[in-house]
Amino acid sequence: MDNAKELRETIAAIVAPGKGILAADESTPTITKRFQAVGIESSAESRRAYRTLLSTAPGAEKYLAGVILFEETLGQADNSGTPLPRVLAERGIVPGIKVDKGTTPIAATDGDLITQGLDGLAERLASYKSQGARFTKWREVYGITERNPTPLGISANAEVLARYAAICQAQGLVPIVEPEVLIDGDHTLERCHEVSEAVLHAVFDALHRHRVLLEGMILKPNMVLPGKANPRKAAPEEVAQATLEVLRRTVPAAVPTINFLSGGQGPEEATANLNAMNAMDRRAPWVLSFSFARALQDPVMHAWKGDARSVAPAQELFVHRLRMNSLARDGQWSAASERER
Ligand code: 5MM
Repeated sequence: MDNAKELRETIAAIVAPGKGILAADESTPTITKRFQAVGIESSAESRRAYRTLLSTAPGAEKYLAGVILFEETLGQADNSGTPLPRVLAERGIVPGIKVDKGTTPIAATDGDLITQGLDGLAERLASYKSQGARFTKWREVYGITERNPTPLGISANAEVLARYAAICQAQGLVPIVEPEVLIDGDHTLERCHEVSEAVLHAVFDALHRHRVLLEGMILKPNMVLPGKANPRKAAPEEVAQATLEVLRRTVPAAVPTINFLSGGQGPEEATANLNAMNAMDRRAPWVLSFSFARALQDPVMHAWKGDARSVAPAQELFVHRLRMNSLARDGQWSAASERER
């Protein structure tokens, strides 16, 4: 592939020891919902101030390999007027960009969704790259019910993810491929295992057919968990065992890194589950790291609340969460680590 060298250079930065990815790519409706939950008004300025807080947190560069931005943020600047992608790049943090345009129902599937945004994608990518983005992200979502996801939903979503990944690689941008099996519902861990395995199997079949360079991509999957409304909770070792089993069955060893989404887990829960995977399988063929949004940002947003006087304590909480997940990435985290400040 023509762009293999460029893709491998970006991957080398992303897999740096002890580091992971921050997902700060909430679309405007999503960040507005998150802000409203803690009483912050959502405006272009409050979103800029918040994403500046994240991008400039002192010490974050030790644990952050990359940040996924939303299109609006790619064009915003910090308080001194420096574009945020440049602020990140100057700190050795690779800027990335969410390029999907959200979901819509698939007809005749009784509830499955598919993600839009392939039309004109190559042209948008050229513009994002000129603004500093070096990697991209696209999410497909799969809700679990007795009937969903359907075989049609699984194959259609896989096809779209593979087309997206191939278009990005042709532009020299590393694609994050994010198939998210949702935590919503009362399903069992076993059902999530079954669905996640079918989804990842279809995704990697499609990536192969579309000639996506596996060494030049990042996988961002869900962890295998029981549904949020299921009263039976799973211990980190159970989550780790089930997730690793699914990944070993479906993800080729050529994929350099798997950066999990947090998907509605609490901050410590996501850290504990990531840690259990790395503690359990020190010889996994891929890096097992993080690309969390809520599990990194929830405490930060609560501490900041839109108040300029709270920027420093909010940044400290952010760096603490990053450090905890950096330990988990190496299987070195414990509940006691949370108290070491
Ligand atoms: C699953 O969502 C992604 C990871 O976030 P969590 O760790 O909180 O699960 C996240 O990157 C998501 O794709 C973005 O927030 C964009 O979401 P929307 O809904 O705005 O497309």
